[in-house]
This record gives sequence, C-alpha cells and structure tokens, in this order.
Amino acid sequence: DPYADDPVRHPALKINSQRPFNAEPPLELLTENYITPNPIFFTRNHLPVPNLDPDTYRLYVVGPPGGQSLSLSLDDLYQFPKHEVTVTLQCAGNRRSEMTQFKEVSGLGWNAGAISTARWAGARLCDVLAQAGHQLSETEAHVCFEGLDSDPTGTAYGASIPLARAMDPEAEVLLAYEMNGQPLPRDHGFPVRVVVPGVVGARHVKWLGKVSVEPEESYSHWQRRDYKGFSPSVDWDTVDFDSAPSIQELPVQSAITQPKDGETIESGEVTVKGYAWSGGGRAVVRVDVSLDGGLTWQVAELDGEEQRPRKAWAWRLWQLQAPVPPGKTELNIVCKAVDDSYNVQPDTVAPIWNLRGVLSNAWHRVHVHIAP
Ligand code: MTE
Ligand code: MO
Repeated sequence: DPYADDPVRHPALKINSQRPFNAEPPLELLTENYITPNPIFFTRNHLPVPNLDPDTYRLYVVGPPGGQSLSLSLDDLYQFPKHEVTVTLQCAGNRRSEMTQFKEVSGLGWNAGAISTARWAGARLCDVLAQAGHQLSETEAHVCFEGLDSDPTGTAYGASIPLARAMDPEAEVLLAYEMNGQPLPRDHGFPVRVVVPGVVGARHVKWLGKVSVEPEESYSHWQRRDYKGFSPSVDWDTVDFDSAPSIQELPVQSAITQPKDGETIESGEVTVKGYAWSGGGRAVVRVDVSLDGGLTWQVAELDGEEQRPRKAWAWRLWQLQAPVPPGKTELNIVCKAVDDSYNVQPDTVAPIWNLRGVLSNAWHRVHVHIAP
C-alpha cells in the first residue's frame, strides 16, 4: 500500500477520499478562525504523501542558458529574505457537490470547505529565480513546478504559472517552508511548497522538487487535461482540453457556514456567518444576504483583516444578525459577494455547470426550519 506511510489526520476532517487523502473541515469550524489552524486546513492530495528528509532535501532550480542551475538545501532557502503573507487557498473543485446536484460531474464531491487560509512564510520565487539568472525577458514563458509525489509509473504532480507573475515581486509568489509559524505539515507539502496568491490551489505545488522556466505551460495532466472550464454544452465525447485556458485566477466566491443546511433554528433572531474571497488579489467589497431566497437583501458585516488593494490574497469572514420574520416556518438563506471589479456570483448553477465541476460559485443557499 503506497499510502501506508501517509500522516495521521485530525478526526474532525470530513473525508472525501482516503487514498489519496482528500478532506475538508466541517463548515462550522472553518470560519471559527480567520486563520485556519493547520490540523483542519483542507487537504487535496492526488498521490501518496512523500516522506522527505529535511537534511537531504534539495530544490533543483534550472537556470537559463548562460545562467546557473541551483540545488538548494533548506538552509540555502533560509538565506533568502524571509517573506510572509496571508493567503487563502481554494481548490477549483470547491462546492462541486452543488454542481453534481444539478447534473452529474466527474470529481471529488467537495462541499464548501475546500478553501482555507494560512499565514505562509518562505523565500520569494522571484528572488530565487533571479539568483539562477532568470530575467523577465520572455513574455510568453511559464514557470513549471514538479512535486516529489509520484504515481506508480513515476509521474510526478506538476503545474505551471506565467513567468510574469513569478517574477513580479508584488505578486508575492512564495517557496514556502512555514505555515502559521510552523514547518509545513506533511499533508501541506513538507518541507517546501509553492504559494501563488490569488491563484487556484492546483498551482500551489507541494513537496516541491524542481522549478524550471519553459516556453510552454507544464505538460502535466493537471495543467493540460484538468482544471479548465467549459460550456455547459460540452460533454466527455466532445471536450477539447486544448481549447480552454488553464485556470489561474479564480472568480469571486462566498458561502454560508452558519446555520447549516437543514438545521432547525430558534425564532427571534438569526445569525448568518460565512466567508467571501476573490482571485487575482481582488478585494471583497460587499456581501449580500437574503432570508427569502433572493427577493430582498441585507448587507453583511465584514470581519477579519482589512484587504490591501490589488493584493487582497486572503478571504473576509462576514456575519449578519437579523430578526427572523414573524410567522415564518422556514428560511431560504442566500449569500453572494461582490469584488472590487464589481464581479458578482451567478444566481444558479445551470449556466456555469461544466463536466469537471470546477468554478462552482453560484449564490450559496441554505434552507433552515424555524422552531415552533
Ligand atoms: N502538489 C502536489 N505535489 N501534489 C498534489 O496532489 N494538489 C494540488 C495542490 N498542490 C497537489 C499539489 C491541489 S489540486 C490543491 S487544491 C492544493 O495543492 C491543495 O493544497 P492543500 O492540500 O495544502 O490544501
Ligand atoms: Mo485542487
């Protein structure tokens, strides 16, 4: 069993698949803290978790012609200026189960918990690439990452991001060795992972073994044959993966974490809580909440840290306290967020449904009963 050496996990996690391990925190725990505690941070593994020795670990950085390839130990990485940033990581498949309810899709049945936030620290990728002699000369180039996890044929997890993002110090792309002040947990990429603020989780390559600059995107399955969006009309017989761009920045997203769907709540007052986030560093400027399925709306209060313009890498938590309208026996609670480009979430799944069940960001809906 290649998974026999996987780490022990927190019992509160809701498991979507055991081998490889995929799990999300229960929603009521997810928004208890602005920073997600490491043991309940959602986990998305495609392969067994490698068991890497920090003393012999090396990160191989391929240099350009005339430059210098680097083989960096952890100590070498610590010599680069340490950069810290709070980043929300979301899987492209977050909230996939809502797409499945509309029409079947292929993929893990994530609820709304395939998203978490941590304070990451490490070397900036731009500093490491510069040391190897890379420059932002080629505009069509990509930085390819390879993990040290692999399948039985020896194929490693891989992904890429555009060189322009990698070389931009303001984009704050990290080779992270700390998560919330601790060494990375094994499930989250020990000893080193990529953190790409504002970009889909799939590009945050864990157990990082190799970095190279290439004229083309990574040839990895997960870059080319997965994590892309398609029209609702496209099915597995007609899909042409080369026709769609790989997902990088994610669209605006929000979800309700309290109360739970199907719960019975007291009459009087209701407290609605949740999270909101947008990709590409776009800030969340507003969250609207409805108690009547979207007929009327109230503006939620935004909690958590203030966001920096164009560098809003982390989510906002939000809440709304509101009187329960008298005489009601049930509520259809809905939330939707607006980002600083005034992007909004679609009201239903139907127009954004796609065969892989990614980019699921319709209004989030929770149905509750009122105690008599
Ligand atoms: N990196 C490697 N090496 N192997 C993986 O399976 N999964 C990716 C990404 N990086 C993956 C990886 C995906 S799809 C996501 S959503 C994030 O890691 C999840 O990061 P987390 O498990 O720390 O939450
Ligand atoms: Mo993912």
